[in-house]
Amino acid sequence: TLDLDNIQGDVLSGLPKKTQTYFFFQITDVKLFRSQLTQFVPLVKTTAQVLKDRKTIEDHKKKGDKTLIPMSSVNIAFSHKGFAQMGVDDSTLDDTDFQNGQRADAFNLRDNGTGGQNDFVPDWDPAFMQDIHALIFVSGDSHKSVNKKMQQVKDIFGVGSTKTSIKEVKTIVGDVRPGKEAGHEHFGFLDGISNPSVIGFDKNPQPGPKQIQSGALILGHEGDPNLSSRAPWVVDGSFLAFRYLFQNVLEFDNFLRDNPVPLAGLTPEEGSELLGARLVGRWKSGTPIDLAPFKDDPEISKNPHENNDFRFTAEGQFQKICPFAAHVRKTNPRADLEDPPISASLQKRRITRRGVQFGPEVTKEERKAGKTIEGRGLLFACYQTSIEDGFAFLQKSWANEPTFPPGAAPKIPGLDPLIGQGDRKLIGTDPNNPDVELPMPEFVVSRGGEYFFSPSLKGLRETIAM
Ligand code: N7H
Repeated sequence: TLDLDNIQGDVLSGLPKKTQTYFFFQITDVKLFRSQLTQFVPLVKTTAQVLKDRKTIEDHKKKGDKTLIPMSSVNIAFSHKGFAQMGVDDSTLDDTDFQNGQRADAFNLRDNGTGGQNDFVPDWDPAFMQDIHALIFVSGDSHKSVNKKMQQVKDIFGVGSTKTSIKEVKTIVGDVRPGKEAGHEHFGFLDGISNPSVIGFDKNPQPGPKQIQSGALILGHEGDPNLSSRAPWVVDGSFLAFRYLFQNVLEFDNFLRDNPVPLAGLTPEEGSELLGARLVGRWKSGTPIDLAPFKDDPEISKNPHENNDFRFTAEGQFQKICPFAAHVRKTNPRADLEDPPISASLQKRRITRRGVQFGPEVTKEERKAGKTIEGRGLLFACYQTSIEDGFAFLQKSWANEPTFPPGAAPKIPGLDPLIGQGDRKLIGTDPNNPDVELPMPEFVVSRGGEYFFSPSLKGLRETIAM
């Protein structure tokens, strides 16, 4: 069974949020930090508390009250450099990508930059070129609630006073988009629909991908690939991969406009909309194209019994319905790997995503210029029991790998059109001429990130704080 009082709230349930502040920092005075941490730990929101918060929000909504309840939640995670700085032995975390850190992985992730394997300098925000020891993030209903909580946290660590133990590296504020765009990322697509359903936690799973064992997400449980060797303090923790991803929204829109799918009966606008849906694998409404191939049916996205119930096995498949390279097919290939001839379990490749948008809405000036001027995108964050098997594998071996999924052979599907890095082209966008190759500019640009570990409450209290 899962100890919901011991697992940080973001991992299994996601902290409720309209806005979220990420505070990346270095630990400058280890002794002081570890003692101040004892005051901080009681603030950390657990899974049990998040479930309670969610019920409060639900009840409030049921009463027809549209105002938001003032609420905030804090979680914390450490990088390997952070554990090393504190002298905490994290060897049983046993994950090469985590140990090396994301900056050392940037070349393999194919982020932009200069130099080769051994002298690579990624083109990242300067903050992420520095060592980051830890991340504290605060979510809430409003900037007011979040800032208040953030100030409480900073006071504990003495930020701004002479008795501080930490040094800020970067603060990033993310916000759910306004009005009807709430829940949609900056390209306009509804996000957060398909996250793995966890055995023993999600009691009423909706039809969709197979449920995963809790150990695919939480260390020290059935399904954890290193179950037998974990030190007790890492049990109930989870790895958190963070990526600072900028989105070129105007360029994405221009690309759709210039390359409408030439399907008979569609206006150019409808052809452009279809191209967008075929790049993602879902319409902007969230409806999977596997269930509504050539025309959106927004009702499907609203129905949780339907909106994730597809496997890329619809009749006439082989790219007619959904390109092999479509973002949701590349990152969760479902039947492409689960069914014969491959028949693999996808369990260790499932990640739980918790992102939030950052940056302003597209401005009038940008619309007029037809190009991106302001920085905006996704603060991508996902949990898994292994960075190597999870996020890093999906990015390197699936999204960036033109031959994936292998069932497409001898055809070469190409790159994930959103996040694929390398020789950016794909096939399959035109249902009637699926071999036509479409080269693409870069729509998503990585400007940094780090690999973290989100410890349990017990791990924080008994091993890290002192
Ligand atoms: Fe993706 N997007 O808005 O187009 N993603 N993603 N992602 N993504 C998904 O099913 C998006 C990124 C996954 O189970 C949806 O919830 C954007 C990275 C996975 O069917 C949409 C960015 C990685 C899934 C987007 C981005 C992933 C998924 C459909 C970057 C991992 C679930 C909504 C700016 C390496 C697949 C949904 C499944 C879904 C978008 C990044 C992975 C709309 C804009 C870096 C596993």
